Amino acid sequence: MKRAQKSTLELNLVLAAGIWLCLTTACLEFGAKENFMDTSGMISSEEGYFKGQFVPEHDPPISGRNSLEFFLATDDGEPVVGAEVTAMPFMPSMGHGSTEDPAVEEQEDGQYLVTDIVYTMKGEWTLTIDVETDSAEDSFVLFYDVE
Ligand SMILES: [Cu+2]
Repeated sequence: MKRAQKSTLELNLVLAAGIWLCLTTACLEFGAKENFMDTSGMISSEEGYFKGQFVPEHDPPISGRNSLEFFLATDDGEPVVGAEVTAMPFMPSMGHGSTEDPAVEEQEDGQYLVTDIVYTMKGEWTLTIDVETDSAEDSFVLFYDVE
């Protein structure tokens, strides 16, 4: 009798832990989707040809000059070497871009650095990253609330 009660208790604990873990994971995933500025994880390009992980120099970016590092991979996670990459900041609410064109250079396999990203004012900006390789052409559109 005692043993049966103990194993019931253990089962309940395991269930409770499992439910708690599920809830926590769901909450984290939900939170990440809610926060459209969170690009810290790998995200898919618009058409799904690439994956990227973007690390802005300032998070959130600041009004003025910024840089951004990112890792570019294929859909199945292999580094994309030698891609032709361009970046374009745009402020949708006011319909204008930046005063400068950002520069992009590849640092090591699949690792790219974007410099001279100039957000000319505070507010919501998009940064469109166009990627072109021999086999695919696709874009990432990043949303930032520039401070
Ligand atoms: Cu503006």
